[in-house]
Amino acid sequence: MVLPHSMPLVPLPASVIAGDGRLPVSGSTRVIGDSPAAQQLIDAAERRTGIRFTLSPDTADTADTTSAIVLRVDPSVAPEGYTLRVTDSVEVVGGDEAGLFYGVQTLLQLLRDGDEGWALLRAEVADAPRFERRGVMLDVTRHFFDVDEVKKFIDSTSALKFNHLHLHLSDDQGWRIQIDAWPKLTELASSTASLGDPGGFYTKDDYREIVAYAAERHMLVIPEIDLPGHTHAIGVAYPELVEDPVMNDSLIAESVRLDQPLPVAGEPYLGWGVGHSSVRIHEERTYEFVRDVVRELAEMTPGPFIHIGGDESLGTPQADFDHFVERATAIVFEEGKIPLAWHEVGAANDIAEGTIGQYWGKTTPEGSHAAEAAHFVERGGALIMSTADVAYLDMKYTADFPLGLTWAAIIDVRTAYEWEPTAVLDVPESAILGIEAPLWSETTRTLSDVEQLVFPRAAAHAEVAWSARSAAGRDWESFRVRLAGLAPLWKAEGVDFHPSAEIPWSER
Ligand code: TNX
Repeated sequence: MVLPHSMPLVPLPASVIAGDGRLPVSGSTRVIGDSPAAQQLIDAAERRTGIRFTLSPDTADTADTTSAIVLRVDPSVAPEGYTLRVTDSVEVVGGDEAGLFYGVQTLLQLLRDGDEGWALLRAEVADAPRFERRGVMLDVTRHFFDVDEVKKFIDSTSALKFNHLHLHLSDDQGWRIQIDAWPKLTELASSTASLGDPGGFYTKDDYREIVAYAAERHMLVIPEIDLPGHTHAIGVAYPELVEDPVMNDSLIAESVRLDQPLPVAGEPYLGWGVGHSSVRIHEERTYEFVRDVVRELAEMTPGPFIHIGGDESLGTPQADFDHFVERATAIVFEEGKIPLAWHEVGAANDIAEGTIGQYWGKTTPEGSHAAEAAHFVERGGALIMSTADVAYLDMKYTADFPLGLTWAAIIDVRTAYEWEPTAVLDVPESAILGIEAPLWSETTRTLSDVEQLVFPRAAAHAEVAWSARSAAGRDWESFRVRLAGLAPLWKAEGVDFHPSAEIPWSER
């Protein structure tokens, strides 16, 4: 038997038995199935190999399945799980459509070029995820990424079995989503981005297109409006909603170090200092604004979550902050959704029960971070782990890497791989829903820049989120060899991954 790590599969499946040799594929290879995953398999295989398999949507057409790829759903398999068998024919059985989609992603990793042409590695796989929550975040505020770029990001992350896409839609540098009740947000506060780069925004149709595209790839979109801080752009559109900028020492020092301007009330802010902005906590108009925005987001978001931010509100006095987040979390529930918030929101006693927290402190929690995170659990909520010194995709790989920041850590691929989401906080394991790896976009001016930071580290986080700790091969030495096999897939899809020297990259 061949060891699992010789199979180029990431994230590692729950069980893999490698078979002998390969099953050749060609244009006469039939894909039998009526699921959207059948078409997705045919299209992806063609992009990779130039070979177009033949679709046979007639699921009764199983008389002769020699060399055929049969795709079907069987609810006796776990949700999001699948079984896959490549012998002289191929069968992929999903527990549901998501499971079938994930089985197809695994099958595409078994598809390899060789001396005798394209073939599938023979194997038997049984698989299901460890965590229900496997997220990535894209910050479209510091730099804006258009609909096609977001779609490409969805393609490349859903292929790693990520199932949530958190879009950070508002920040000091720009407002990125059409809100009918407050039209000046996009009219006046969307055209700029960090470093003076052009901004942009999503119309409601754009946003719905992203949501639908993500859903076809089994990803749920979570929209975030960051409040009560990170709100300078709101004041560019509606000055009456925000306070004047509050300077703090680190903001001033950073502005000098980076040669970036300080924020000026009512003017677009192009630097990336934080902690200077706050909405007006004691004006009822602020809560009308929050409710309108949440309602319009809820209307166009089929998923159950709306993220209200809550990080780094250094310009908001603590009592005001607490009052604001208690009201804002309640508003989200009143509008029919479940609030998500960065861990600082757990400082407030009476956050709405069931609010989900997102921990972005370090693997050794500092200050009040752990207590704030634990408070979500005390209030009947749960936690998502975005542990900054391991899971932040915007940290540099090495000190001299041209993109990214360093405030949390320098994160090489191995560091991104070797962390355990349940070992950071003192809360019951069942309170950890899973993980989210965020890409903040201060330094990434293009999608290619984003991809350099995200790949290959997102593959490490995919495995942390998906693969059982006990699965054979769930360790760095196996991972780095398996990860090497993703290079040809990323090249075929035009994903501009960072060819880190830690990985013995494969050519085919
Ligand atoms: C902290 S993490 C932030 C963001 C920055 C990021 C840069 C968090 C909730 N807030 O505003 O973009 O650091 O790494």
